[in-house]
Amino acid sequence: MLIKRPSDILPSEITPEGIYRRRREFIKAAGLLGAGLAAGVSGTHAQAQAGGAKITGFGKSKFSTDEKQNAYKDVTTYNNYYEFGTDKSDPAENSKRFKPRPWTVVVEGEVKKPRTFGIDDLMKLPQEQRVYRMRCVEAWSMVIPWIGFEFNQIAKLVEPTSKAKFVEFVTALQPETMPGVRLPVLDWPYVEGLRIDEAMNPLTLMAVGIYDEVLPSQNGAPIRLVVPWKYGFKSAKSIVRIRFVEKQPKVAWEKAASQEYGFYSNVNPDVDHPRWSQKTEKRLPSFFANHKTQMFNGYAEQVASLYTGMDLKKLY
Ligand SMILES: Nc1nc2c(c(=O)[nH]1)N[C@H]1C(S)=C(S)[C@@H](COP(=O)(O)O)O[C@H]1N2
Ligand SMILES: [Mo]
Repeated sequence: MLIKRPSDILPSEITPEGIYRRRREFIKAAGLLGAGLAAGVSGTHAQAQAGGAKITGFGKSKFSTDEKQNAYKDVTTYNNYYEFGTDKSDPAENSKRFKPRPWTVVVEGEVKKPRTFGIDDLMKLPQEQRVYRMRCVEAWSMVIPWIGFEFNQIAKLVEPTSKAKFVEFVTALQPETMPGVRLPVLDWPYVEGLRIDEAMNPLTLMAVGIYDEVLPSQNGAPIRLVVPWKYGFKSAKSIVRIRFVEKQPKVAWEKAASQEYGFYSNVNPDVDHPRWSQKTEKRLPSFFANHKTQMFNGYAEQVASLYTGMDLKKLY
């Protein structure tokens, strides 16, 4: 996502009313952010939060790509996690006070057995390493070795009813440790959602680690969604609540700018973002577009059948 800084916002820009107002609020709140960040940050430069605890005994997955993996440093210092600020280096710098443990995830809604899981219970589910291509809507990509378990494991434990058509993921809102939420950049807390068949697809992962260690805060500790055939913003970080619901949830970026970001958000080189092309991407750390973007980010074989008969230009 590209959020403009106040100095980049021209009065001549034509924007829908809601976005315009949001930008006005952004400008007003900007002074506040400066002050808040100064108080909250202990380090002086971007540093991976080497939370560091190792995860052992995970299996390898047949779903992994053998493309070259990004370096740990890329994955942990170039992040989108707006609750900690909108610059790529902000999440690593500003998440040091965030407390990812103890943690619980409430699972509720259209299920026969609603349940609250402690993070340690979830860590006991069989974990697997999945090396996935990840494509951000901003046209950059990385290859990341996640550790996690399929979302459908959670569904099996809570038993969705026949009314469960969508799954909503609500993420953490901790104003004391998240300096970015003082700005109305998004309608906090960040909420994402999937159609139930997308959520149940074996590619949909609940990640608890990267490489061989627990997730650093900037990557969505202690547990985040990973949906590799969709733009990165569908992969909600630091999940606290999962709701099985009947109606399609209103999700964060759709609420912020629905003409730019839809509910489905499937990676699709044939549907340009209104402000830029999606045909190519820069595979970090390259500065240049050095990869052709693939339909469903290269995962068409596993997921194309979910969208048979849908007009993906309209349902972007
Ligand atoms: N809660 C929350 N989750 C989020 C975001 C965010 O701002 N807040 N950003 C999204 C975007 S745009 C991307 S590209 C990915 C980035 O994940 P990574 O930093 O672990 O690669 O997280 C997604 N999940
Ligand atoms: Mo993204």
